[in-house]
Amino acid sequence: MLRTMILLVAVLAFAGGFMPAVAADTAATAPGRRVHVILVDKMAYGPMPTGVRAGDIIEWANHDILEHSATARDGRFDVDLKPGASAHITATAGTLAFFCKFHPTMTGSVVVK
Ligand SMILES: [Cu+2]
Repeated sequence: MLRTMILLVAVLAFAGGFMPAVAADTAATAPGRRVHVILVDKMAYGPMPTGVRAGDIIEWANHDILEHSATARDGRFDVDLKPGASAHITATAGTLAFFCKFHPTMTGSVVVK
């Protein structure tokens, strides 16, 4: 029971710490705009989201113990991701090719319509 409560508190603390970052961005809560989360873990970006439209939010959530980045090949964005941190951009149309500037073998690409 105590264990369950500790877990519940931990989950709530995580959600509480996480949600204001998204809620603070009014674009994320605007109707029709979706948030696409790319998990970053074990030196890799998770599955790339599909169906992304210009104006949607693309968020990287770093669950790794190392610092990473999501750095656009064409220079349109460069977000640093400390361990446990999240960061987001507003998607613009085109193919968003990105890599980690700390570990250049980490790459990803999202098509935005
Ligand atoms: Cu990295």
